[in-house]
Amino acid sequence: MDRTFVMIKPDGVQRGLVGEIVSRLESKGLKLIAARFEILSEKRINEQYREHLKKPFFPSLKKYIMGGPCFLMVWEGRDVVSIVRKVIGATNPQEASPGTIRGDFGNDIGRNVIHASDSHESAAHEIAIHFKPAELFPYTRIDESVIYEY
Ligand code: IDP
Ligand code: MG
Repeated sequence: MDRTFVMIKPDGVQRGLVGEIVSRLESKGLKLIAARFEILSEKRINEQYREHLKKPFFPSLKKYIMGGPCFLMVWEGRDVVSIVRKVIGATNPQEASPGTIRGDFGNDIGRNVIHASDSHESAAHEIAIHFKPAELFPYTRIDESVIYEY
């Protein structure tokens, strides 16, 4: 089983999309093993978005993410990193396909509702930034034997 970090951004929380988003990922067959509300500190935002520190949009991205509580999660499943990236859709909601979270709920690249790790390396890094090992709760889904062929 692989793991990925997923975060509903403040616009998603304020628009009441937490339940819908968790439901879509659960229905896909993925397993939620950690979740917490939090207003992220500047330090943790800098760590999570370290590849964007020098980008022109970074100051407004930081203000957006610090603007309210985020809903932080860890999800588990086979190939969960690439599966969740497909479920959330393209970074710019105007280019995200209908049926994806950003395609269905987003309009503006600066208010795109959700974050998810883009590789195994970034997933490991981002989970470690936001969660202690003791805050992760792996378990067996009762429907695992019908979700996966092997
Ligand atoms: P991702 O969230 O799909 O991985 P990244 O390119 O890693 O996309 O960008 C991180 C976040 O920075 C985006 O989700 C979005 O909130 C914000 N962002 C990226 N590019 C722009 C931009 O051109 N203008 C404003 N915000 C942007
Ligand atoms: Mg990214």
